[in-house]
Amino acid sequence: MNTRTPPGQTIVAIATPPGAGAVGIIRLSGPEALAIAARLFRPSRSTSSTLLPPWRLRLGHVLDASGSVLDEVLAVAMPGPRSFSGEDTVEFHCHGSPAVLASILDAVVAAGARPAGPGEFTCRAFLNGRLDLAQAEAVAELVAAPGREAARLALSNLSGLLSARVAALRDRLTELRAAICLAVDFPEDETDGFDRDGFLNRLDEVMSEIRALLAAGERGRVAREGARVVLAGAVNAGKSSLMNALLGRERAIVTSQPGTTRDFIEEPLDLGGLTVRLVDTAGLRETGDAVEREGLRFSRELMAAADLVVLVVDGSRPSAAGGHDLSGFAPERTLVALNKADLPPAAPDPMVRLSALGLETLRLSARTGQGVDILAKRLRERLAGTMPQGEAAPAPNLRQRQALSLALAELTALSADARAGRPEDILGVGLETACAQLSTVTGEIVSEDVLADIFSRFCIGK
Ligand SMILES: Nc1nc2c(ncn2[C@@H]2O[C@H](COP(=O)(O)OP(=O)(O)OP(=O)(O)O)[C@@H](O)[C@H]2O)c(=O)[nH]1
Ligand SMILES: [Mg+2]
Repeated sequence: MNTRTPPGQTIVAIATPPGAGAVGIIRLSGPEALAIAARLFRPSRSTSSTLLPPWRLRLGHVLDASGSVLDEVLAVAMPGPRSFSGEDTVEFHCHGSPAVLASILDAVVAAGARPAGPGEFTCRAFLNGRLDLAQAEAVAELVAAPGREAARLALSNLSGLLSARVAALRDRLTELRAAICLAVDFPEDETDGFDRDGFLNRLDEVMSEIRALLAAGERGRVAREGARVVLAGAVNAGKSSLMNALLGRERAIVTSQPGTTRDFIEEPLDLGGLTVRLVDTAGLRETGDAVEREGLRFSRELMAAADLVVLVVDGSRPSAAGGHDLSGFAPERTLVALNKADLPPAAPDPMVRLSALGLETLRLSARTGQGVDILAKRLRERLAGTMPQGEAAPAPNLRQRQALSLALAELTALSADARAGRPEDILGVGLETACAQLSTVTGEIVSEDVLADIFSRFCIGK
């Protein structure tokens, strides 16, 4: 998309999702927004001298150029710069009929506006200084949030928490830069000479703050993208049955034949606001079958990449827990589902060996559903521990983490240089580079390409 829209262009889009709904919103932004709206809108009662008094909803009709009524609407004008985009903005709140919305969109375009590209309203908000880049990205993240936790994080970034933290770090680097400049310009000034130890200490503080932000970002990934929970275990243990029980519908094929699942199946599962990606895998066993072997390779890779592995064990089979090597299942990343609790337990009870290994083990029955709710609750609790806690931990996204990592790498090199006694002016250059990296997070410095890439991922009308 064109991120540098020539001034003078007024854009329009349907801001609500496609399809029928109670209300559909047409949004106009740009210098002509009010004039175009005036051409199309007829208020039901003309109580005010202005057609669209600012920030007041007015009932009326939208007409096309020939004067035929397209819909009865509520219209609101939001003059710039106090609007989302920072420009004059008008919204028509129409009946949510795709046909009506399409005809109003056509009428607005005929009256002089241009259809908006993806994210163009937010891009204008950024270019007009209403939002910085991290906040603009948070708008898209909020819209796309898969669950409440992801929405909470996006909202905290939208409020500017991350931007403020990054700006504070940049300020501290700027102060260090000033101290260096002073030392370079007035080397003979003994009293205000360059305090190398003090410099290194302050640099260390900034670096550990960046590391903390990076760690919070990694935890934020779980909330944003959904933690990956992998159901693993021996063939016939009941992994697919448990997948269906957790989802509350028959998604995976279940049979009494060992080796039923050959490919993996991934489905989103909402655990009380926390969205996870639940993955059913091919059961673990030695096999000569090439397809099954390939499935097993997937299983192992999925287990390695999982945020949490649910090891499904058939509690009614004597050899169940002893059937495979449990050394790969670290207690902090594993929850054992001792399945088939509706059948008489095997002797000796597999629970004993599993608990002795320090593995949290829950008895349940995927067939009757007994204990499945407790598993869901524990999954949520265990995964919540891997996520950012409280408002004080803003979670940078992938792009922002890359910028932070580059800044950290620069500062690491700089710190080594300072320790090695390199001259101050060289240190100054490194500080400038790190500052520039931090500036790309909030977008003070950012290339057209990066902007275009970010906003192209938005929806139209946002
Ligand atoms: N009695 C009882 N049977 C169960 C339970 N869970 C699963 N089963 C049965 O165990 C058999 C295997 O179940 P699946 O869910 O297909 O097992 P799986 O682990 O996905 O097996 P593979 O895909 O072959 O690795 C089926 O006959 C299920 O009906 C349970 O809680 N109780
Ligand atoms: Mg299966």
